Amino acid sequence: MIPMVANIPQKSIVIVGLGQTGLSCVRFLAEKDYVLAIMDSREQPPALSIVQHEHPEILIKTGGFDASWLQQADMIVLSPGVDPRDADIEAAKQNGVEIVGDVELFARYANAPIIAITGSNGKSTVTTLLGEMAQQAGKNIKVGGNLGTPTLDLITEPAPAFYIIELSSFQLETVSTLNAFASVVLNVSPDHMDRYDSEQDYQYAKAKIFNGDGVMVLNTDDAFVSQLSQQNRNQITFGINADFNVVSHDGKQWLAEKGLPLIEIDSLKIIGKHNVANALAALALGSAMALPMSAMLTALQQYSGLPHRCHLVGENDGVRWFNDSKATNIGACVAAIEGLADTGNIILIAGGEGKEQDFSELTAILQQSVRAAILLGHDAKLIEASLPKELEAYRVESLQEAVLKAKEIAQAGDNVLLSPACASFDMFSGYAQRGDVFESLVREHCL
Ligand code: UMA
Ligand code: ADP
Repeated sequence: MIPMVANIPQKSIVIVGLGQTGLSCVRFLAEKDYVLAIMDSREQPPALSIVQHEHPEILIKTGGFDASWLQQADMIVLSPGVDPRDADIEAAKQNGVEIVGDVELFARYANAPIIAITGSNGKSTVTTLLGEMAQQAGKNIKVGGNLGTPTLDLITEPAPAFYIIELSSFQLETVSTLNAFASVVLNVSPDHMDRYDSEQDYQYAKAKIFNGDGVMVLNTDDAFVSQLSQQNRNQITFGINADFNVVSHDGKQWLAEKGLPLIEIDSLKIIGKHNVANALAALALGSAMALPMSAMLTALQQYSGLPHRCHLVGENDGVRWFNDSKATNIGACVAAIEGLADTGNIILIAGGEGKEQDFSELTAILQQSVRAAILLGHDAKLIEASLPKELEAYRVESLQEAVLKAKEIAQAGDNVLLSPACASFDMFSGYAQRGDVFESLVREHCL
Protein backbone atom coordinates (compact mmCIF):
# COMPACT_ATOMS: atom_id res chain seq x y z
CA MET A 1 0.00 0.00 0.00
CA ILE A 2 1.30 3.50 -0.80
CA PRO A 3 0.52 5.71 2.19
CA MET A 4 0.40 8.92 0.17
CA VAL A 5 -2.21 7.48 -2.13
CA ALA A 6 -4.21 5.85 0.65
CA ASN A 7 -4.25 8.78 3.07
CA ILE A 8 -4.74 11.81 0.90
CA PRO A 9 -8.24 12.56 -0.35
CA GLN A 10 -7.17 14.19 -3.63
CA LYS A 11 -7.45 12.25 -6.85
CA SER A 12 -4.50 9.89 -7.13
CA ILE A 13 -2.82 9.10 -10.40
CA VAL A 14 -0.23 6.41 -11.04
CA ILE A 15 2.01 7.11 -14.03
CA VAL A 16 3.34 3.89 -15.51
CA GLY A 17 6.61 4.20 -17.45
CA LEU A 18 9.25 6.85 -16.80
CA GLY A 19 10.61 7.60 -20.26
CA GLN A 20 9.80 10.68 -22.33
CA THR A 21 6.04 10.22 -21.98
CA GLY A 22 6.14 9.55 -18.24
CA LEU A 23 8.24 12.67 -17.69
CA SER A 24 5.82 14.81 -19.71
CA CYS A 25 2.90 13.43 -17.67
CA VAL A 26 4.67 14.15 -14.38
CA ARG A 27 5.44 17.72 -15.40
CA PHE A 28 1.91 18.33 -16.69
CA LEU A 29 -0.01 16.71 -13.85
CA ALA A 30 2.21 18.02 -11.05
CA GLU A 31 0.87 21.49 -11.89
CA LYS A 32 -2.64 20.27 -11.16
CA ASP A 33 -4.26 19.18 -7.95
CA TYR A 34 -3.38 15.48 -8.07
CA VAL A 35 -1.36 13.12 -5.95
CA LEU A 36 1.10 11.36 -8.21
CA ALA A 37 3.00 8.10 -7.98
CA ILE A 38 5.21 6.57 -10.64
CA MET A 39 6.29 3.05 -11.47
CA ASP A 40 8.56 1.49 -14.05
CA SER A 41 9.70 -2.05 -14.65
CA ARG A 42 13.32 -0.95 -15.18
CA GLU A 43 15.62 -0.35 -12.21
CA GLN A 44 16.95 2.84 -13.77
CA PRO A 45 14.30 4.27 -16.09
CA PRO A 46 15.49 7.07 -18.40
CA ALA A 47 13.83 10.02 -16.63
CA LEU A 48 14.35 8.82 -13.03
CA SER A 49 16.98 11.31 -11.91
CA ILE A 50 15.19 14.25 -13.55
CA VAL A 51 11.95 13.49 -11.71
CA GLN A 52 13.75 12.84 -8.42
CA HIS A 53 15.37 16.24 -8.82
CA GLU A 54 12.27 18.15 -9.96
CA HIS A 55 9.74 16.40 -7.71
CA PRO A 56 11.40 14.74 -4.72
CA GLU A 57 7.93 14.46 -3.11
CA ILE A 58 6.64 11.96 -5.69
CA LEU A 59 6.80 8.30 -4.72
CA ILE A 60 8.55 6.18 -7.34
CA LYS A 61 8.68 2.40 -7.61
CA THR A 62 11.26 0.97 -10.00
CA GLY A 63 12.26 -2.57 -10.96
CA GLY A 64 8.67 -3.76 -11.39
CA PHE A 65 5.02 -2.81 -10.97
CA ASP A 66 3.15 -2.77 -7.66
CA ALA A 67 -0.33 -4.21 -8.04
CA SER A 68 -1.62 -2.53 -4.87
CA TRP A 69 -0.65 0.93 -6.10
CA LEU A 70 -2.47 0.26 -9.33
CA GLN A 71 -5.58 -1.04 -7.57
CA GLN A 72 -5.78 2.04 -5.33
CA ALA A 73 -5.37 4.64 -8.04
CA ASP A 74 -8.22 6.77 -9.37
CA MET A 75 -6.49 6.87 -12.71
CA ILE A 76 -3.54 5.11 -14.36
CA VAL A 77 -1.63 6.90 -17.10
CA LEU A 78 0.12 4.32 -19.27
CA SER A 79 3.17 5.11 -21.37
CA PRO A 80 2.74 3.85 -24.95
CA GLY A 81 5.48 1.24 -24.56
CA VAL A 82 3.59 -0.44 -21.69
CA ASP A 83 1.30 -3.21 -22.85
CA PRO A 84 -2.21 -2.73 -21.41
CA ARG A 85 -2.58 -6.53 -21.42
CA ASP A 86 -0.17 -6.65 -18.44
CA ALA A 87 -1.89 -8.70 -15.70
CA ASP A 88 -1.62 -5.99 -13.02
CA ILE A 89 -2.94 -3.28 -15.35
CA GLU A 90 -5.72 -5.56 -16.50
CA ALA A 91 -6.68 -6.35 -12.88
CA ALA A 92 -6.84 -2.65 -12.00
CA LYS A 93 -9.03 -2.02 -15.03
CA GLN A 94 -11.38 -4.83 -14.00
CA ASN A 95 -11.53 -3.13 -10.62
CA GLY A 96 -12.86 0.06 -12.23
CA VAL A 97 -9.66 2.11 -12.34
CA GLU A 98 -9.66 4.50 -15.30
CA ILE A 99 -6.80 3.74 -17.71
CA VAL A 100 -5.67 6.52 -20.04
CA GLY A 101 -2.56 7.47 -22.01
CA ASP A 102 -0.85 10.82 -22.41
CA VAL A 103 -2.70 11.46 -25.68
CA GLU A 104 -6.07 11.06 -23.96
CA LEU A 105 -4.99 13.68 -21.40
CA PHE A 106 -3.77 15.86 -24.27
CA ALA A 107 -7.14 15.51 -26.00
CA ARG A 108 -8.88 16.66 -22.81
CA TYR A 109 -6.64 19.70 -22.28
CA ALA A 110 -5.69 20.80 -25.80
CA ASN A 111 -6.66 24.42 -26.43
CA ALA A 112 -6.52 24.37 -30.25
CA PRO A 113 -7.74 22.11 -33.07
CA ILE A 114 -5.83 18.85 -33.44
CA ILE A 115 -4.64 17.38 -36.73
CA ALA A 116 -3.92 13.71 -36.06
CA ILE A 117 -1.85 11.41 -38.26
CA THR A 118 -1.46 7.66 -38.02
CA GLY A 119 -0.70 4.73 -40.33
CA SER A 120 1.75 1.86 -40.42
CA ASN A 121 4.23 3.89 -42.47
CA GLY A 122 4.72 7.51 -43.47
CA LYS A 123 3.50 9.09 -40.22
CA SER A 124 6.64 11.09 -39.46
CA THR A 125 7.06 12.15 -43.09
CA VAL A 126 3.48 13.42 -43.38
CA THR A 127 3.54 15.04 -39.92
CA THR A 128 6.72 17.01 -40.62
CA LEU A 129 5.72 17.86 -44.19
CA LEU A 130 2.34 19.17 -43.05
CA GLY A 131 4.14 21.13 -40.32
CA GLU A 132 6.33 22.77 -43.00
CA MET A 133 3.26 23.56 -45.10
CA ALA A 134 1.49 25.22 -42.17
CA GLN A 135 4.60 27.18 -41.26
CA GLN A 136 5.01 28.30 -44.85
CA ALA A 137 1.42 29.54 -44.61
CA GLY A 138 2.40 31.61 -41.57
CA LYS A 139 0.47 29.54 -39.03
CA ASN A 140 1.63 29.21 -35.47
CA ILE A 141 1.60 25.43 -34.99
CA LYS A 142 2.98 22.79 -32.63
CA VAL A 143 4.24 19.50 -34.08
CA GLY A 144 4.98 16.33 -32.09
CA GLY A 145 3.58 13.14 -30.60
CA ASN A 146 5.12 9.80 -31.57
CA LEU A 147 7.52 11.83 -33.71
CA GLY A 148 9.43 12.76 -30.55
CA THR A 149 7.98 15.55 -28.41
CA PRO A 150 5.26 14.09 -26.16
CA THR A 151 1.90 15.69 -26.84
CA LEU A 152 1.48 17.15 -23.33
CA ASP A 153 4.74 19.08 -23.79
CA LEU A 154 3.19 20.81 -26.79
CA ILE A 155 0.39 22.51 -24.87
CA THR A 156 1.14 26.22 -24.63
CA GLU A 157 -0.49 29.52 -23.76
CA PRO A 158 -1.39 31.38 -25.88
CA ALA A 159 -2.80 28.57 -27.92
CA PRO A 160 -1.31 27.78 -31.33
CA ALA A 161 -3.48 27.73 -34.47
CA PHE A 162 -3.21 23.91 -34.68
CA TYR A 163 -1.57 20.94 -33.03
CA ILE A 164 -0.19 18.58 -35.68
CA ILE A 165 0.46 15.24 -34.02
CA GLU A 166 1.74 11.85 -35.07
CA LEU A 167 0.02 9.01 -33.23
CA SER A 168 1.11 5.39 -32.95
CA SER A 169 -1.26 2.48 -32.48
CA PHE A 170 0.10 2.21 -28.92
CA GLN A 171 -0.97 5.77 -28.20
CA LEU A 172 -4.35 5.31 -29.83
CA GLU A 173 -5.14 2.22 -27.72
CA THR A 174 -5.70 4.37 -24.64
CA VAL A 175 -7.56 7.23 -26.34
CA SER A 176 -11.30 7.66 -25.83
CA THR A 177 -12.28 11.33 -26.26
CA LEU A 178 -9.98 12.43 -29.08
CA ASN A 179 -12.05 14.44 -31.53
CA ALA A 180 -9.50 15.66 -34.04
CA PHE A 181 -10.33 18.56 -36.35
CA ALA A 182 -8.93 16.39 -39.15
CA SER A 183 -7.28 13.00 -39.06
CA VAL A 184 -5.78 10.42 -41.36
CA VAL A 185 -4.91 6.73 -41.41
CA LEU A 186 -2.25 6.71 -44.12
CA ASN A 187 -2.15 2.95 -44.67
CA VAL A 188 -2.34 -0.22 -42.62
CA SER A 189 -0.03 -3.20 -42.99
CA PRO A 190 0.97 -5.63 -40.25
CA ASP A 191 3.30 -4.27 -37.56
CA HIS A 192 3.83 -4.73 -33.82
CA MET A 193 2.38 -8.24 -33.95
CA ASP A 194 4.27 -8.97 -30.72
CA ARG A 195 1.96 -6.42 -29.02
CA TYR A 196 -1.42 -7.45 -30.46
CA ASP A 197 -3.43 -10.67 -30.20
CA SER A 198 -4.53 -10.27 -33.82
CA GLU A 199 -4.14 -8.02 -36.85
CA GLN A 200 -7.70 -6.83 -36.20
CA ASP A 201 -6.70 -5.49 -32.78
CA TYR A 202 -3.91 -3.47 -34.41
CA GLN A 203 -6.29 -2.18 -37.10
CA TYR A 204 -8.89 -1.33 -34.48
CA ALA A 205 -6.36 0.78 -32.58
CA LYS A 206 -5.48 2.69 -35.75
CA ALA A 207 -9.15 3.31 -36.59
CA LYS A 208 -9.71 5.05 -33.24
CA ILE A 209 -8.09 8.16 -34.70
CA PHE A 210 -11.40 8.79 -36.50
CA ASN A 211 -13.43 8.95 -33.26
CA GLY A 212 -15.51 12.13 -33.17
CA ASP A 213 -16.88 14.23 -36.00
CA GLY A 214 -13.85 15.88 -37.62
CA VAL A 215 -12.74 15.68 -41.24
CA MET A 216 -11.71 12.16 -42.29
CA VAL A 217 -8.79 11.98 -44.71
CA LEU A 218 -8.89 8.59 -46.42
CA ASN A 219 -6.48 6.64 -48.62
CA THR A 220 -8.70 5.12 -51.32
CA ASP A 221 -5.86 2.79 -52.40
CA ASP A 222 -5.78 1.03 -49.02
CA ALA A 223 -8.50 -1.60 -48.66
CA PHE A 224 -8.69 -1.37 -44.87
CA VAL A 225 -8.61 2.43 -44.72
CA SER A 226 -11.29 2.79 -47.44
CA GLN A 227 -13.78 0.78 -45.47
CA LEU A 228 -13.47 3.17 -42.51
CA SER A 229 -15.36 5.79 -44.53
CA GLN A 230 -18.43 7.19 -42.75
CA GLN A 231 -20.93 8.76 -45.14
CA ASN A 232 -22.22 11.35 -42.67
CA ARG A 233 -18.73 12.84 -42.16
CA ASN A 234 -16.71 15.40 -44.09
CA GLN A 235 -14.18 13.42 -46.08
CA ILE A 236 -11.21 14.21 -48.28
CA THR A 237 -9.65 11.36 -50.22
CA PHE A 238 -6.25 10.69 -51.74
CA GLY A 239 -5.22 7.86 -54.08
CA ILE A 240 -5.70 6.80 -57.68
CA ASN A 241 -9.39 7.74 -57.90
CA ALA A 242 -9.62 10.44 -55.29
CA ASP A 243 -9.81 14.18 -54.54
CA PHE A 244 -6.01 14.35 -54.45
CA ASN A 245 -4.41 12.11 -57.05
CA VAL A 246 -1.83 11.85 -59.84
CA VAL A 247 -2.51 12.92 -63.43
CA SER A 248 -0.49 13.00 -66.66
CA HIS A 249 0.15 16.51 -67.91
CA ASP A 250 2.55 17.64 -70.65
CA GLY A 251 3.88 14.08 -70.77
CA LYS A 252 4.81 14.15 -67.08
CA GLN A 253 3.22 12.90 -63.84
CA TRP A 254 1.74 15.63 -61.63
CA LEU A 255 0.09 15.73 -58.24
CA ALA A 256 -3.42 17.02 -58.76
CA GLU A 257 -6.54 18.19 -56.96
CA LYS A 258 -9.82 17.14 -58.56
CA GLY A 259 -7.99 16.51 -61.83
CA LEU A 260 -6.21 19.91 -61.90
CA PRO A 261 -2.40 19.55 -62.02
CA LEU A 262 -0.65 21.15 -59.03
CA ILE A 263 3.02 20.20 -59.14
CA GLU A 264 5.24 17.93 -61.21
CA ILE A 265 6.33 14.84 -59.29
CA ASP A 266 9.86 15.01 -60.71
CA SER A 267 10.31 18.42 -59.09
CA LEU A 268 9.97 16.93 -55.58
CA LYS A 269 13.07 16.07 -53.55
CA ILE A 270 11.43 13.06 -51.88
CA ILE A 271 11.41 9.92 -54.02
CA GLY A 272 9.28 6.84 -54.53
CA LYS A 273 5.60 6.01 -54.97
CA HIS A 274 5.11 5.92 -51.22
CA ASN A 275 6.24 9.53 -50.94
CA VAL A 276 3.77 10.52 -53.65
CA ALA A 277 1.07 9.08 -51.39
CA ASN A 278 2.55 10.96 -48.43
CA ALA A 279 2.57 14.24 -50.38
CA LEU A 280 -1.08 13.73 -51.41
CA ALA A 281 -2.06 12.98 -47.81
CA ALA A 282 -0.34 16.15 -46.57
CA LEU A 283 -2.11 18.22 -49.26
CA ALA A 284 -5.45 16.69 -48.24
CA LEU A 285 -4.88 17.49 -44.56
CA GLY A 286 -3.64 20.97 -45.44
CA SER A 287 -6.76 21.63 -47.45
CA ALA A 288 -8.88 20.54 -44.47
CA MET A 289 -6.96 23.19 -42.49
CA ALA A 290 -7.67 25.73 -45.30
CA LEU A 291 -3.95 26.33 -45.91
CA PRO A 292 -3.34 28.28 -49.12
CA MET A 293 -2.34 25.95 -51.95
CA SER A 294 0.62 28.15 -52.98
CA ALA A 295 2.19 27.87 -49.51
CA MET A 296 1.63 24.10 -49.45
CA LEU A 297 3.28 23.64 -52.84
CA THR A 298 6.27 25.81 -51.89
CA ALA A 299 6.80 23.72 -48.75
CA LEU A 300 6.38 20.49 -50.68
CA GLN A 301 8.97 21.50 -53.26
CA GLN A 302 11.46 22.40 -50.52
CA TYR A 303 10.88 19.34 -48.32
CA SER A 304 13.84 16.98 -48.53
CA GLY A 305 12.59 14.24 -46.19
CA LEU A 306 13.77 12.98 -42.82
CA PRO A 307 17.04 11.13 -42.15
CA HIS A 308 17.06 7.30 -42.24
CA ARG A 309 14.18 7.13 -44.75
CA CYS A 310 15.45 6.05 -48.20
CA HIS A 311 18.28 8.53 -47.78
CA LEU A 312 21.01 8.47 -50.45
CA VAL A 313 24.27 8.27 -48.49
CA GLY A 314 26.44 8.52 -51.61
CA GLU A 315 27.53 7.00 -54.89
CA ASN A 316 30.87 5.48 -55.86
CA ASP A 317 31.88 3.46 -58.94
CA GLY A 318 28.26 3.56 -60.10
CA VAL A 319 26.96 1.96 -56.88
CA ARG A 320 24.44 3.99 -54.85
CA TRP A 321 24.11 3.41 -51.10
CA PHE A 322 20.76 4.06 -49.38
CA ASN A 323 19.99 4.25 -45.66
CA ASP A 324 16.36 3.26 -44.95
CA SER A 325 16.97 2.19 -41.36
CA LYS A 326 13.53 3.52 -40.35
CA ALA A 327 11.98 0.65 -42.32
CA THR A 328 11.13 -1.31 -39.19
CA ASN A 329 8.38 -3.37 -40.81
CA ILE A 330 7.74 -5.26 -44.04
CA GLY A 331 5.45 -2.59 -45.51
CA ALA A 332 8.16 0.07 -45.33
CA CYS A 333 10.77 -2.28 -46.80
CA VAL A 334 8.47 -3.15 -49.70
CA ALA A 335 7.85 0.57 -50.33
CA ALA A 336 11.60 1.26 -50.44
CA ILE A 337 12.26 -1.61 -52.87
CA GLU A 338 9.36 -0.48 -55.09
CA GLY A 339 10.65 3.08 -54.98
CA LEU A 340 14.15 2.10 -56.14
CA ALA A 341 13.34 -0.84 -58.42
CA ASP A 342 13.27 1.24 -61.62
CA THR A 343 16.65 2.83 -60.94
CA GLY A 344 18.92 -0.25 -60.78
CA ASN A 345 19.46 -3.69 -59.28
CA ILE A 346 18.95 -3.84 -55.54
CA ILE A 347 21.19 -5.47 -52.96
CA LEU A 348 19.08 -5.55 -49.81
CA ILE A 349 20.49 -5.53 -46.29
CA ALA A 350 17.74 -6.62 -43.89
CA GLY A 351 17.08 -8.25 -40.52
CA GLY A 352 16.84 -7.42 -36.84
CA GLU A 353 13.98 -7.95 -34.41
CA GLY A 354 11.11 -9.26 -36.52
CA LYS A 355 8.21 -8.44 -34.14
CA GLU A 356 6.49 -11.71 -35.15
CA GLN A 357 5.84 -10.53 -38.72
CA ASP A 358 5.10 -13.00 -41.49
CA PHE A 359 8.16 -12.67 -43.73
CA SER A 360 6.58 -14.67 -46.54
CA GLU A 361 5.03 -11.29 -47.45
CA LEU A 362 8.49 -10.29 -48.68
CA THR A 363 9.02 -13.23 -51.02
CA ALA A 364 7.26 -11.84 -54.11
CA ILE A 365 8.98 -8.45 -54.08
CA LEU A 366 12.37 -10.05 -53.42
CA GLN A 367 11.80 -12.35 -56.37
CA GLN A 368 10.78 -9.49 -58.60
CA SER A 369 13.14 -6.67 -57.69
CA VAL A 370 16.09 -7.77 -55.54
CA ARG A 371 19.36 -9.15 -56.92
CA ALA A 372 20.92 -10.24 -53.61
CA ALA A 373 20.01 -10.23 -49.92
CA ILE A 374 22.37 -9.86 -46.96
CA LEU A 375 20.73 -10.83 -43.68
CA LEU A 376 21.66 -10.10 -40.09
CA GLY A 377 20.24 -9.88 -36.61
CA HIS A 378 17.97 -11.87 -34.35
CA ASP A 379 15.42 -12.90 -36.95
CA ALA A 380 17.72 -13.33 -39.98
CA LYS A 381 16.85 -17.00 -40.03
CA LEU A 382 13.13 -16.30 -40.31
CA ILE A 383 13.70 -14.00 -43.29
CA GLU A 384 16.04 -16.55 -44.84
CA ALA A 385 13.24 -19.10 -44.77
CA SER A 386 11.14 -16.77 -46.94
CA LEU A 387 13.77 -15.98 -49.56
CA PRO A 388 13.07 -17.05 -53.14
CA LYS A 389 15.16 -20.22 -53.68
CA GLU A 390 17.35 -18.88 -56.45
CA LEU A 391 18.14 -15.53 -54.76
CA GLU A 392 21.81 -14.88 -53.97
CA ALA A 393 21.84 -14.57 -50.16
CA TYR A 394 24.34 -14.20 -47.32
CA ARG A 395 24.10 -14.39 -43.52
CA VAL A 396 26.38 -12.00 -41.61
CA GLU A 397 26.97 -11.27 -37.93
CA SER A 398 27.33 -7.49 -37.98
CA LEU A 399 26.40 -4.41 -39.97
CA GLN A 400 30.08 -3.94 -40.79
CA GLU A 401 30.20 -7.42 -42.31
CA ALA A 402 27.01 -6.62 -44.23
CA VAL A 403 28.46 -3.45 -45.72
CA LEU A 404 31.71 -5.18 -46.66
CA LYS A 405 29.84 -8.07 -48.28
CA ALA A 406 27.67 -5.61 -50.23
CA LYS A 407 30.79 -3.79 -51.39
CA GLU A 408 32.31 -7.09 -52.53
CA ILE A 409 29.32 -8.12 -54.66
CA ALA A 410 28.06 -4.72 -55.87
CA GLN A 411 28.48 -3.76 -59.53
CA ALA A 412 28.00 -0.46 -61.33
CA GLY A 413 24.27 0.31 -61.56
CA ASP A 414 23.40 -1.41 -58.27
CA ASN A 415 21.55 0.18 -55.36
CA VAL A 416 22.65 -1.11 -51.96
CA LEU A 417 19.68 -0.61 -49.67
CA LEU A 418 19.64 -0.95 -45.88
CA SER A 419 15.91 -1.46 -45.31
CA PRO A 420 15.75 -3.96 -42.47
CA ALA A 421 11.97 -4.68 -42.25
CA CYS A 422 12.71 -5.19 -38.55
CA ALA A 423 13.23 -3.24 -35.35
CA SER A 424 16.84 -2.60 -34.36
CA PHE A 425 16.87 -3.29 -30.62
CA ASP A 426 18.68 -6.64 -30.93
CA MET A 427 21.86 -4.82 -32.00
CA PHE A 428 21.33 -1.06 -31.62
CA SER A 429 19.71 1.51 -29.33
CA GLY A 430 17.23 2.37 -32.08
CA TYR A 431 16.77 2.84 -35.82
CA ALA A 432 18.69 6.13 -35.74
CA GLN A 433 21.82 4.53 -34.28
CA ARG A 434 21.55 1.67 -36.80
CA GLY A 435 21.31 4.19 -39.64
CA ASP A 436 24.17 6.31 -38.29
CA VAL A 437 26.44 3.25 -38.00
CA PHE A 438 25.51 2.21 -41.53
CA GLU A 439 26.25 5.65 -42.95
CA SER A 440 29.63 5.90 -41.26
CA LEU A 441 30.58 2.37 -42.44
CA VAL A 442 29.58 3.27 -45.98
CA ARG A 443 31.57 6.51 -45.86
CA GLU A 444 34.60 4.73 -44.40
CA HIS A 445 34.67 1.71 -46.69
CA CYS A 446 32.64 2.38 -49.81
CA LEU A 447 32.69 6.02 -50.93
N1 UMA B 1 8.23 0.49 -19.47
C1 UMA B 1 7.84 -0.27 -18.41
N2 UMA B 1 7.22 -1.44 -18.65
C2 UMA B 1 6.95 -1.87 -19.91
C3 UMA B 1 7.36 -1.10 -21.00
C4 UMA B 1 7.99 0.11 -20.76
O1 UMA B 1 8.04 0.09 -17.27
O2 UMA B 1 6.36 -2.94 -20.06
C5 UMA B 1 8.95 1.69 -19.20
C6 UMA B 1 10.38 1.57 -19.67
O3 UMA B 1 11.15 0.90 -18.70
C7 UMA B 1 10.80 2.99 -19.86
C8 UMA B 1 9.51 3.69 -20.16
O4 UMA B 1 8.44 2.80 -19.90
O5 UMA B 1 11.40 3.53 -18.73
C9 UMA B 1 9.54 4.05 -21.62
O6 UMA B 1 8.30 4.36 -22.06
P1 UMA B 1 7.90 4.13 -23.56
O7 UMA B 1 8.43 2.84 -24.07
O8 UMA B 1 6.44 4.33 -23.67
O9 UMA B 1 8.74 5.24 -24.33
P2 UMA B 1 8.78 6.82 -24.19
O10 UMA B 1 10.16 7.21 -23.87
O11 UMA B 1 7.72 7.35 -23.33
O12 UMA B 1 8.53 7.21 -25.73
C10 UMA B 1 7.19 7.13 -26.25
C11 UMA B 1 7.22 6.42 -27.59
N3 UMA B 1 7.76 5.08 -27.42
C12 UMA B 1 7.04 3.98 -27.70
O13 UMA B 1 5.91 4.02 -28.09
C13 UMA B 1 7.71 2.66 -27.49
C14 UMA B 1 8.06 7.20 -28.58
O14 UMA B 1 7.93 6.61 -29.86
C15 UMA B 1 7.53 8.63 -28.69
O15 UMA B 1 8.40 9.39 -29.53
C16 UMA B 1 7.48 9.25 -27.31
O16 UMA B 1 6.68 8.44 -26.43
C17 UMA B 1 6.84 10.66 -27.35
O17 UMA B 1 5.50 10.59 -27.72
C18 UMA B 1 9.05 5.87 -30.32
C19 UMA B 1 8.60 4.56 -30.92
O18 UMA B 1 9.42 3.68 -31.09
C20 UMA B 1 9.77 6.67 -31.41
N4 UMA B 1 7.30 4.41 -31.27
C21 UMA B 1 6.81 3.21 -31.91
C22 UMA B 1 6.97 3.30 -33.41
O19 UMA B 1 7.11 4.41 -33.95
O20 UMA B 1 6.90 2.21 -34.06
C23 UMA B 1 5.34 3.04 -31.58
P1 ADP C 1 6.52 6.21 -39.62
O1 ADP C 1 6.60 7.45 -38.81
O2 ADP C 1 5.11 5.75 -39.84
O3 ADP C 1 7.43 5.12 -39.17
P2 ADP C 1 8.24 7.40 -41.63
O4 ADP C 1 7.79 8.56 -42.41
O5 ADP C 1 9.19 7.63 -40.53
O6 ADP C 1 6.96 6.62 -41.10
O7 ADP C 1 8.86 6.32 -42.63
C1 ADP C 1 9.22 5.05 -42.08
C2 ADP C 1 9.58 4.08 -43.16
O8 ADP C 1 8.47 3.81 -43.99
C3 ADP C 1 10.69 4.55 -44.06
O9 ADP C 1 11.46 3.43 -44.32
C4 ADP C 1 9.98 5.05 -45.30
O10 ADP C 1 10.78 4.90 -46.44
C5 ADP C 1 8.73 4.15 -45.35
N1 ADP C 1 7.53 4.87 -45.80
C6 ADP C 1 7.27 6.18 -45.68
N2 ADP C 1 6.05 6.47 -46.16
C7 ADP C 1 5.50 5.31 -46.56
C8 ADP C 1 4.22 4.95 -47.12
N3 ADP C 1 3.29 5.86 -47.38
N4 ADP C 1 4.02 3.64 -47.39
C9 ADP C 1 4.96 2.71 -47.14
N5 ADP C 1 6.17 2.99 -46.62
C10 ADP C 1 6.45 4.27 -46.32
